[in-house]
Amino acid sequence: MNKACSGQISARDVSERKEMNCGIHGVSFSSSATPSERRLSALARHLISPTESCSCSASGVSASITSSDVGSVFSHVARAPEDPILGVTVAYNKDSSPVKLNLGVGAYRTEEGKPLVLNVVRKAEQQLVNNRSRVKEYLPIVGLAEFNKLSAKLIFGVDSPCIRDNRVTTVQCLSGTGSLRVGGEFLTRHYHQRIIYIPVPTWGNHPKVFTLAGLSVKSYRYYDPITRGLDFKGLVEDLDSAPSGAIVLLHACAHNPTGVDPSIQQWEQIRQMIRSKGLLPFFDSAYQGFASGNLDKDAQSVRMFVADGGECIVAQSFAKNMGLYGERVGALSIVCKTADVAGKVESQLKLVIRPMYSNPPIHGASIVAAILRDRTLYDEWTIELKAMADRIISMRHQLFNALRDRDTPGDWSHIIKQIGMFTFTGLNVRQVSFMTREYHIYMTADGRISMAGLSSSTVSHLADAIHAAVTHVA
Ligand code: PGU
Repeated sequence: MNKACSGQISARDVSERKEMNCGIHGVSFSSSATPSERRLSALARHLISPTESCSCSASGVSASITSSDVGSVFSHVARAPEDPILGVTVAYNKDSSPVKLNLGVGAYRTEEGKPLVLNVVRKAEQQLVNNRSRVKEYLPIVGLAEFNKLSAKLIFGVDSPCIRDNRVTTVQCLSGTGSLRVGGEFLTRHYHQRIIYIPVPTWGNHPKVFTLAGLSVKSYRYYDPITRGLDFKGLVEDLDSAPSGAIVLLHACAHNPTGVDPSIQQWEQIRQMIRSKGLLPFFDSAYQGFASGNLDKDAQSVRMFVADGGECIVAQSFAKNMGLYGERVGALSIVCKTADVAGKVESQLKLVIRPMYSNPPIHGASIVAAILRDRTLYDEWTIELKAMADRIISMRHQLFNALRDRDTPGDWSHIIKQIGMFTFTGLNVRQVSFMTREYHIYMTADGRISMAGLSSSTVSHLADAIHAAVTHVA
C-alpha cells in the first residue's frame, strides 16, 4: 500500500512533493513566481503526483491505451486512486457480505446502523416547505446573512466581544471543506506569510486543500504513537521554530484522526506561544458538540484565542453536528482587530468566492438558521446532539470491554480516553487489510475507526476482528 492510499498523507510528503520538480509538461516555477503561478504549479504537481507520474513513465500501467481509447483526446489520462477516506465507502458498497461494516467515513449512524436525519432538522425543513413566501433566488455571494450571524454566535459565544464590536466577518461556504479552501485562498492573496503548519497526522484532505489554495504546507508534531496521546513537547518545539507570522491549523476539538485534544492548560500554553511568536491561528471546527456533547465546551479553544483580542480564522461545518453532510453547509469567520478591517476583508472574500462557485446553496443554511434562531428548536437540537455524542461514548466502552473480555493483547485504554467520532486504534496497514479481507470491516488504512458507525450489535464482530488481527498479523 503506498502512502497516498493510506489516508494519512503527511505534510512532510507534501513538502517533499513540492520540492520535487518532475519536469513533466514543463510546469515548475521559481521562488520568485507570482501567487497565481505558484497556485498553477501546485495544481500541476497535485495532478501529476509522484506515484502517478512514475506509473505513466516507468511501468506504463496507468497510461496504457486500449482499443476503445483510440482517438480520445483524453486517452493519456491516468486513472487516479480512490480517495483514502471516501474510497472506503466505495469499496464497502461493492462488498456483498451480510456482515460488512463501514467504519471508514466519519458519518453518524443509529443503533440500527442507519444514517440519521435529526428530528429537529425534519421540523425545520417542514417549516421551510410550509412557508410559501420562500423563494429560490440566488443568495448573496457571502450567503444567508442570518445564518452567518448565528453561526458566529454559535462558535464564538453570544456575548463574544468580536461580535459585539463587529470585528468578525462570517461568510457562508460549502461546508467545512469549502470554508477551509476559501480561507486558504484569501490568505494566499492577502496575508504576508504563505506557510501553513498542519498537525501530523491530520485529516487527509488538509494538505491538498491548502496546497491547492496556494499555501505552502509544513507540519508540526502532534501525536505520539508510543503514548497514544499528545506529543506536546514536539508540538511546542515545532511551533517555536516556525517562522514569524506562519499560519497554524488547529483542530478546535475532537482531533481527526487521533481523538486526542490538548487539555485546557495546554491550549493556554499553545495560545501564549502562538501570540508571542505572532503566528496566525486557523481553526478547523468540524465537530463542535461531538467531543463533549456540549457546544460551548467544544468551542472553548477558539474562544480563548478570541478573548485575547488577537486575530484568528475559523472554518465551521454543520455536517456532523446537525447531520447535514450532503447539504454542504458551513461558514468561514475571520476575526480582525477592527470593524473597518473586517469589512475590507469581507469585500475580498467575495472576490475569492465569486469566481469559485458564485454564491452558496440556500437550503442547508436555511435549516441551520431556522434551528439556531428558535429557542425551542435549538434546545431540541442540543438534546439530539448530546444523544449522538453519548452513543459514541457508549460504543467506546462497549468496544473496550469486548476486547478486555477476549484478553486481546495490548493496552486498549486509548479507546475510552480518545474523544470525538474516531478511535485511532494503532492497528497497522496489514492488520487493517486483514480485517477487511477476513471480516468485511472497512476502515481507513491508518487504523482509524469511526465509532459513530458502530452499534451494540456489531461490537462483537469488530472485537473478534481486532483480536484476530493483533494475534495473527504482525
Ligand atoms: N475538517 C475535518 C477535521 C474533518 O474531519 C472533515 C470531515 C472536514 C473538515 C470536512 O467536512 P465537511 O463535510 O466538508 O464539512 N471528515 C470526515 C468526512 C469525510 C471526508 O473526508 O470528507 C472524515 O471521515 O474524516
